[in-house]
Amino acid sequence: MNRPVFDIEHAKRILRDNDLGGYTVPTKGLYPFQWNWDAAITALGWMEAGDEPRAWLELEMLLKGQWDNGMVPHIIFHGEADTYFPGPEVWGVENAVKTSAISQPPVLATVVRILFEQSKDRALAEQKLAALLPGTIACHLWWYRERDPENTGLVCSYHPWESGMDNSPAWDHPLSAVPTVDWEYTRRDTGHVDAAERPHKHQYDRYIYLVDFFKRNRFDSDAIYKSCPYRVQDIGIIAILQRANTDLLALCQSRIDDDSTRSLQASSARTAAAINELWSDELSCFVSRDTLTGQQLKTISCAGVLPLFGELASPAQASAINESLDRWIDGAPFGLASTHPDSETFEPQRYWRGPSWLHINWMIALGLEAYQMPERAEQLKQVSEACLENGDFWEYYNSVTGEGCGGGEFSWTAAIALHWLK
Ligand code: 9WN
Repeated sequence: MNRPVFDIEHAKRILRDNDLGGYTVPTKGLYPFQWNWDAAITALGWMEAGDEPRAWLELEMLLKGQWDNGMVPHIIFHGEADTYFPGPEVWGVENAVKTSAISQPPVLATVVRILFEQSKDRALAEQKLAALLPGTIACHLWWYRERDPENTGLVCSYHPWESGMDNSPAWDHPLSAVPTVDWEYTRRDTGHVDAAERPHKHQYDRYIYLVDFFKRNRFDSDAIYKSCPYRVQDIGIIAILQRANTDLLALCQSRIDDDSTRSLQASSARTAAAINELWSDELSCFVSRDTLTGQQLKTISCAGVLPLFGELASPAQASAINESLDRWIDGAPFGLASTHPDSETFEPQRYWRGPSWLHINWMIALGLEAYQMPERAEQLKQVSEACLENGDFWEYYNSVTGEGCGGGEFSWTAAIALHWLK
């Protein structure tokens, strides 16, 4: 295939247009603030657009929202906007920089490593790495300390939004145990995007209940761990954290060797030792687990493939996953469908219930390469390019028709195209 299949200048223009002065919104209107894992992926695009200082700045701006306890929040409300719900007043966080009260998949350290390795301006790279390392280490220590206080090796998530895969069918059961919010609110997402491509009201009612719950508990980690009605060991977060931790420790080598790095090493080892608890022989895939019931959440989703990216799968698990990808891609050729197309809950256009997301494909392709499966990695590249062939950079794509869905002119899609598909 002749690369690239997309207009490079258009992709760069999207980043510039979505730049609100040091941070990049995912897309105007629908998401008018800085999001955590979007920012990391978008920084890769800034690097490819040839603006190294701007790439580093994206990450520095993200860490401006970091909490004293190390958490990097999922949304940083740098500016004001009334086109998104829930905004800072609903989250109720009183910090100087307004933020949400949960995090998101920690792909940050992986991106810091890529930027550092790709950077042509070595002096700038050394300076920015030194500036970003302490916050990134604190972020990982936070995940292991606050989200795995019993040292199981498997960190937990308190909100479907934290997974970044908001309405994945994997969350249906644990979310059904969450009460619904008892006040009226107006969603803004369905004013920007077709409701058929977004979560349902019954899910939003519970998302907002949880937002209130964190506020009622004054964001107290202990209280939330003990009583949060939603507490899931999310295989996507666990796998991304594992990869990021390997990358972080590589960056620390010959720079930092202290209690924090030793603790991070021990955490990675605990995760590797525990990961089989999240393997399902029946599904030939990794799955998440509801810690309140102890039950595995039996959904075949793209998150369950991410342990390849985290290099957490055994060779036998990796080949079982690889075999299942044949049918997964045949059934939804503009893949990789976020939920397996043979699943009863599969909806090819609805957000995380079936559409494909190109930044996930990139992570999975890196995982496949790590497991010496270059043909499959190349196939993921090709299905991703097929999505882009209609000429726009959408938030996600209908995995059966290839039609663009959600928000248009989308930063992480443009960025990952520049980084991966150029
Ligand atoms: C809630 C910004 C974010 C992504 C998530 C995606 C979506 C938000 C929403 O948009 O979530 O965080 O309101 O729908 O699911 O992965 O980071 O692009």
